[in-house]
Amino acid sequence: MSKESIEVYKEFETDIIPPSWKDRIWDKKDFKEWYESTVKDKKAKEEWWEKRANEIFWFKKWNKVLDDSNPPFYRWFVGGETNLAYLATDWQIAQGRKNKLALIWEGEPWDEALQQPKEVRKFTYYDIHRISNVISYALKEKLKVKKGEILTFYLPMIPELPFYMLAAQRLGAKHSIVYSGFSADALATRAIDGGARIIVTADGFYRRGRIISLKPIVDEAVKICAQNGLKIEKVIVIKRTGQDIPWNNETDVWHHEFIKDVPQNVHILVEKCGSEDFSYILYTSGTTAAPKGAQHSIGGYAVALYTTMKLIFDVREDDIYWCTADIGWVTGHSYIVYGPLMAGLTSIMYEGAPDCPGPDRWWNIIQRYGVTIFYTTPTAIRMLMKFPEELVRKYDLSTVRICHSVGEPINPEAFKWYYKNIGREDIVASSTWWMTETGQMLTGHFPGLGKIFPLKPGTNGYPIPGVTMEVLDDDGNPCKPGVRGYLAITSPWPGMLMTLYKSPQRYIDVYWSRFKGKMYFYTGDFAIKDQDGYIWVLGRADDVLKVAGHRIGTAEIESAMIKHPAVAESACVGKEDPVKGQTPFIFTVLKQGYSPSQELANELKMHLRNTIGPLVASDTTIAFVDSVPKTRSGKIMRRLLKAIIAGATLGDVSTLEDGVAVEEAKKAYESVKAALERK
Ligand code: 6R9
Repeated sequence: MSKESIEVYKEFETDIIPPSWKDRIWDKKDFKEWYESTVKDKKAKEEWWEKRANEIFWFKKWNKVLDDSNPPFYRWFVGGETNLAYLATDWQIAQGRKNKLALIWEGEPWDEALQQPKEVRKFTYYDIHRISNVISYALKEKLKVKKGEILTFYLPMIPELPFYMLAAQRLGAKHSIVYSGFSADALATRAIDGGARIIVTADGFYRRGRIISLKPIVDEAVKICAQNGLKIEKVIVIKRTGQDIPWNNETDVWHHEFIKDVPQNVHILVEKCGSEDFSYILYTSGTTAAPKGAQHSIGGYAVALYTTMKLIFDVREDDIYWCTADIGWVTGHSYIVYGPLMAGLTSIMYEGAPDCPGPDRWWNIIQRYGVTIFYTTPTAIRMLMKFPEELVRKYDLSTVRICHSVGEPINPEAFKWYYKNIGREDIVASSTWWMTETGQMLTGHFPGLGKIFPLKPGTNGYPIPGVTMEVLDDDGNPCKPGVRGYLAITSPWPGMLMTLYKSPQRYIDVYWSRFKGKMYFYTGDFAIKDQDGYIWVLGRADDVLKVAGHRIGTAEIESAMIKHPAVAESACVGKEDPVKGQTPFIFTVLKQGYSPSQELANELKMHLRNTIGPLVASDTTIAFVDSVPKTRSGKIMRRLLKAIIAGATLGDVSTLEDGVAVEEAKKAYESVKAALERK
């Protein structure tokens, strides 16, 4: 999104507080003062978070709210003891939610004759408690899973994924979830890094009416692990589709066989985990090829989720909540599983694609369950807004009272469409900014805040109370309002990652060393703070792409490309895409003996699919060039390449790259342009 988009929003600016924003829990007359008091100084900030921590359950309270004696290794609620599985089920039951529906799961296949989904599974808090205890028992007794072990899950959107997550947490074990759109290579790399002994997967799942296989990918990953000295002892397979799958008697066990003889009423004593112990690792992409294992805490993470569920989603007992993300990404970890369960909500979980059997499936789901809180992505909105508005109007969506988005900047058209068609130009809607590393939403518009900071659609709103963020220039000084800079988080927050798994130095280098002399967290995003203090996140400032909201590093793509025998070199940049936000555009130099052809381009895409996963392969463009333009110091001229595919002319590009002579840039432009035109 460009700076100009801010102008587009002018027409939206309003002093009106939408009616449904009034009278909320955080509404106070002296709101602004109160808001500012939560970030006034370190003491005030800690007091605010301590109050929030007091709202959740602890086996033992903390001795210290924040240990900042060894920055950037901040530790929250030190000495406290709790457990994410306990908070998600036992604590809910203790609060009277035993028979409340916690999860409504809907499979993708649609029954045309009955005009309803073929499968719906519903689970109360007690059901989830029971099932996750049974799984915990089997993991503990049969596979000797102990506190501290990391289990790898490669699962689609089926209820067993949250059940296994909770079963692991119950034992004080940790999970490392790999999104089911990743390849065997990617799964193996992550399993090896986490030292996995056990992988949990499914035979397959439904997507856009097709069955997608998972088990052969896991088998391949198990082989790669073995070649790298890691023996995967057990692969637990959940039967979702019933398709034929390859089977290995030595390692494989069906989930239903695994738990069959466990007494249904078994109760596993929950492990009292240290607040500053870790709950999971989730790998995310950065500017180098090796994925980074963001390691999250237990206590601080729990407080962060509970607080943001209340602040940003304004949860009430009778809400029907639906976050459309995949649990394989952080949004699903925090806001499909742990956050909503901890808040005692009834959530929807949907297996499949938004446009199956037709592009009104989501609106149908909202109507059928009376969804009140809806959380989705700009990519999905842009995809669905291509269809006639009547498709939405056909449905009664009036139950929705909050609709937020996440994952990428939301462009004006998409926001307008979302706000009008889903939000009835009335309800709370905003773009909540956060990252895998932050664990929790850090900005947004939320009920109550509207009193002093009226809705400014398209912005990322304000940092939540108790969080400090700035837009900084290269030297770490705040930019003037309206001037683009780097988004930084200037003090620790409870949901923050603790470190990068087994890579503490990398943690310091990547996130905490960007601004000399200042212990600020560098997000990697460009942003603007406007004259009213609203944050506009513009997109990544580094070489990370967001393809349909999925985070992927250009370095990962380039490193996969180079593994193909035909490729001498490649440079990947993001190409703007009207639906997916960005897609990979790969300038590729071939080795001698290979010549450009459509077949080779297709083969390279297939190669990407096999090495990274389907998530990058579908909309990738491969463009063959004779050379990739570089600066004299050997850096790829990425900005120039980006400008070329965006259609810039020679005049626009000559000053793009630092340290590049105008002539050099022009030459690079001409040669790349010529190569693209030959194509
Ligand atoms: C939660 C999630 C993080 C990156 C982040 C930024 C982009 C996320 C956004 C947004 C603009 C929003 N991003 N939310 N950009 N507005 N509301 O997406 O985590 O996958 O780690 O990606 O996504 O660029 O730095 P993750």
